[in-house]
Amino acid sequence: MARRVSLASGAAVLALLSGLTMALPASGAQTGVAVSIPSGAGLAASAPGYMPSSITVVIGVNNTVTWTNADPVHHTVTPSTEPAGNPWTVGSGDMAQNAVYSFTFTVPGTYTYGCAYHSTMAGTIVVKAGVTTTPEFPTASLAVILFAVIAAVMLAAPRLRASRMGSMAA
Ligand SMILES: [Cu+2]
Repeated sequence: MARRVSLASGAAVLALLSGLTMALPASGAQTGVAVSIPSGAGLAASAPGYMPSSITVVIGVNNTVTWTNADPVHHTVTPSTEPAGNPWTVGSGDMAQNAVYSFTFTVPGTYTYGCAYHSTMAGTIVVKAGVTTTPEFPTASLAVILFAVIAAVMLAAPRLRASRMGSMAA
């Protein structure tokens, strides 16, 4: 009887913990930032040509940037300066009207880019390391919590049962 009680409690704890892990934020659930290349973006008068021209993104939160060319004129999104290791090697290439280009930034630092066709077009992206969203909940600590909870339940269950029987007898 005591064994069955502790097994049932253990199963409940397991279900609870698996629910907890499922509730943790999935690394795939990211939102992004949209940058438009508006009509007339390549004209010197409309510099810098990217809207907004300066953005800040946070890894794991909104680190996918999507550029859309809303201009009938072709443009590019071409990286110029980047953090060490050049994590953003290839830009968009030629973008005709309505072309869409996305890149997910995973290395913190400051990036600048421009258009291969129009020297007045310039943009800046500051990529910050995520603070609140750790990509993975450490599995080791989860195992320790699970073990501790099961141990506590197994220790407590016979005592609880004994006290319940005691109160029934009284
Ligand atoms: Cu351009």
